[in-house]
Amino acid sequence: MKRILLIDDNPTAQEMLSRMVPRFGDGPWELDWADTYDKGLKKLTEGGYAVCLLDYRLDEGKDGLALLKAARAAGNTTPTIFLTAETDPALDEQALQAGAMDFLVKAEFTPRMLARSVRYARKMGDTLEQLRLLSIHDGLTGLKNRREFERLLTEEWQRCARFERPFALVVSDIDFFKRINDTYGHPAGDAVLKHVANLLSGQLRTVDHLARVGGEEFAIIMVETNLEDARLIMERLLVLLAASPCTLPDNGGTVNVTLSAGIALMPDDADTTQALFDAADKALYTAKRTGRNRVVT
Ligand code: GH3
Ligand code: MG
Ligand code: MG
Ligand code: MG
Repeated sequence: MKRILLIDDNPTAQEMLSRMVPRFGDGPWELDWADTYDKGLKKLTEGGYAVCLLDYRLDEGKDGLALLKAARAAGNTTPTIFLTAETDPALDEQALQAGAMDFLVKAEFTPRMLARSVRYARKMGDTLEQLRLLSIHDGLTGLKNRREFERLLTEEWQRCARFERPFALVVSDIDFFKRINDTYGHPAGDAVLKHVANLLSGQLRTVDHLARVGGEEFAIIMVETNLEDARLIMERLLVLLAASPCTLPDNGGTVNVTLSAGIALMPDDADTTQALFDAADKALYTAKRTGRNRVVT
């Protein structure tokens, strides 16, 4: 069942749409209705809708443009079509700028036009979502990529500064990875990267952020975690990794893999995200220099 959310203060609009929506192709479709700004914003940001149809003038002088902007600011990406009695072309442009997929004037549209607009909005919404996912993930391991990690680090930093919550930043790097590539070939190196990525993501909490930030470098944000706990978690991971040889793609042979890690703590170790990264990197370098397969804080 695909759901459409109609946000409109006018019951007539709800009556009209509840006749049209069930007749859309590739259904079944269900229409949900919110008749105020607050209810509409709540439902939209809770999610689960294929498309949102949004009126311009809502209750208490509030409007659909402000609602869409608020929903987008909260991270909502539901494809949204304006459906309004307003005919001002400037509004049309503002709606598109705010991320609306289309702008239909109530007195002008036909059921067929609306159905087509909804179909297009869904298709475009799916495409944008695919692009968004591609842009934040690493293709080989499926982990978050460096750009997304940097965004998350800034976000976590701000949260931490506001609520005085510590978090640990871990930067880790596979030991002698070049040797694995040179000895067994590049596909084997890729298999090792996936092996390490799977092991790390299987062991961390879902609230933590794990990313591949370089060729054979993985970074982790451990939220609400102090330095000693972060160290224990990483030491446990290193022991597990050392005890879990990676199976190689071609001959089914195995190779032992180890990891070195450096950890820095926010807010103790730095006053910018870059400085925090540098502090963790420096600790990683010490781990490498003092024998590898170890954690340095
Ligand atoms: P160290 O213990 O000091 O970290 O040594 P290392 O050999 O791991 O480090 P080095 O930086 O010398 O080598 C990293 C290698 O990672 C070199 C590069 O070719 C390889 N690499 C980077 N990205 C990929 C990838 O996507 N796949 C494969 N197979 N190899 C990669
Ligand atoms: Mg209205
Ligand atoms: Mg390395
Ligand atoms: Mg490296």
